[in-house]
Amino acid sequence: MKEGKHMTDCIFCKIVANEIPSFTIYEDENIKVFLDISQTTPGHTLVIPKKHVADIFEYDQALASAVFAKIPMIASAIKASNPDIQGMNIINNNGAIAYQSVFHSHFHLIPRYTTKDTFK
Ligand code: DGP
Repeated sequence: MKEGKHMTDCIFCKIVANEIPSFTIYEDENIKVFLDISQTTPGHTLVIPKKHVADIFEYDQALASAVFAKIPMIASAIKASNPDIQGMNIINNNGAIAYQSVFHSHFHLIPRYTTKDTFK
């Protein structure tokens, strides 16, 4: 299913609708930002559009602007939350072939620390 405001079979649409819980750190009319259930490093965060788009290939320019423009602010806020964060990986997987497992577009913000923060 690729159409519809609320995708009943999409876990991230259910998070947007607060039908299942999430540790949300920011949201506005266009995006929701919450901790990944699988913390690659502490603070591993997902940025998603509230509108269901499966992947990067489904964005229009307005949605791209609303989502992408916020990522530097969110990344900076996460970095500012802990002086041990020295950098960050920002990862966006598109398609099963590219290791996407949840087919509601999302950006991983993965803080990198001075100390050992092994990638899983
Ligand atoms: P990807 O492989 O790029 O599609 O990443 C999907 C991520 O979504 C993965 O790191 C785990 C996360 N995830 C899956 N289900 C849930 C959930 O119910 N809650 C939260 N917070 N994260 C989830």
